[in-house]
Amino acid sequence: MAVVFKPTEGLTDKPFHYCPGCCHGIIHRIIAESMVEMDLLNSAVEVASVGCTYNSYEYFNCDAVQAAHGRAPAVATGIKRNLKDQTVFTYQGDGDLASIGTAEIIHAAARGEKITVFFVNNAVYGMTSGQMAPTTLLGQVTTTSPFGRDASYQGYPINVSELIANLTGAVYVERVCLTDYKNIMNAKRAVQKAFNVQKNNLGFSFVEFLSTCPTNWGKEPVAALDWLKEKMIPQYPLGCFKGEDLKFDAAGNLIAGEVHAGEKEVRA
Ligand SMILES: Cc1ncc(C[n+]2csc(CCOP(=O)(O)OP(=O)(O)O)c2C)c(N)n1
Ligand code: SF4
Ligand SMILES: [Mg+2]
Repeated sequence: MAVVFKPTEGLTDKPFHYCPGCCHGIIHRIIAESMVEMDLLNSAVEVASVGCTYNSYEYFNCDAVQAAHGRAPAVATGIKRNLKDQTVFTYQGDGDLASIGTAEIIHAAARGEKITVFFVNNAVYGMTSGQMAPTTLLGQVTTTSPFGRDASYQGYPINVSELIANLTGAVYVERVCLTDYKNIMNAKRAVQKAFNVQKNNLGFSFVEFLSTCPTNWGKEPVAALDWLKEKMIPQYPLGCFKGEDLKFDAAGNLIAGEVHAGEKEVRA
């Protein structure tokens, strides 16, 4: 019988522990497939964070370390500065990156560290049972905003990609989602572009994935995807916020686009 589907070598055999309908599994798969297709498995180092993906180092079939909550960009900085030929990426949730690790992510981007950050925004602290995160939408009910997030009391959502894109050291910033085949393929393209930015030594690359948490949102998987499309995308529009003109050939070499002037000035 013809083989029509097989597991990617970029993942280990360990079964995922994620809930049904959670996008973490899809994101893992497209990162893993990208590492295989780009021949990065032997040079990639994942820096896992804290949250539902705390043990993602058991799933990615590459070297990995775990960082304390929010500190993954600092750990990745240390690894990349010492092992310049490795492809170093962090995998972080919104509680981890946008709350506990706000200082680390802002300064790693501002310093133009040559690392890749994969940021998974599911609008809640998933692992710890759905508390409000900085990315929680106005009006969204969570365990710590039981009447809906109220701006006068709990402030406004943080649009992390737009914030990062304003920093001179960030070279490539894009927000994607995984609601259907087309968007999943687009997200995979963004993963590969981010890895290519690092391969060409251009600077800091950042991909934000809008993601579901059916368990803590209290929704069935399909209803969670619908909620993401209807509620999250208006607050967090999809698209490339920086580095759109950067283009790479099939071998991953830069063929078009320029890194912004600030980067050239600093590195000259
Ligand atoms: C310094 C510190 N504060 C709080 C915690 C508890 N904690 C563990 S996971 C988590 C939430 C993670 O949420 P997020 O990063 O959004 O990941 P998700 O589970 O949603 O993918 C928190 C608050 C911790 N481990 N360490
Ligand atoms: S709690 Fe939410 S983020 Fe965590 S695995 Fe389940 S669905 Fe995914
Ligand atoms: Mg989260």
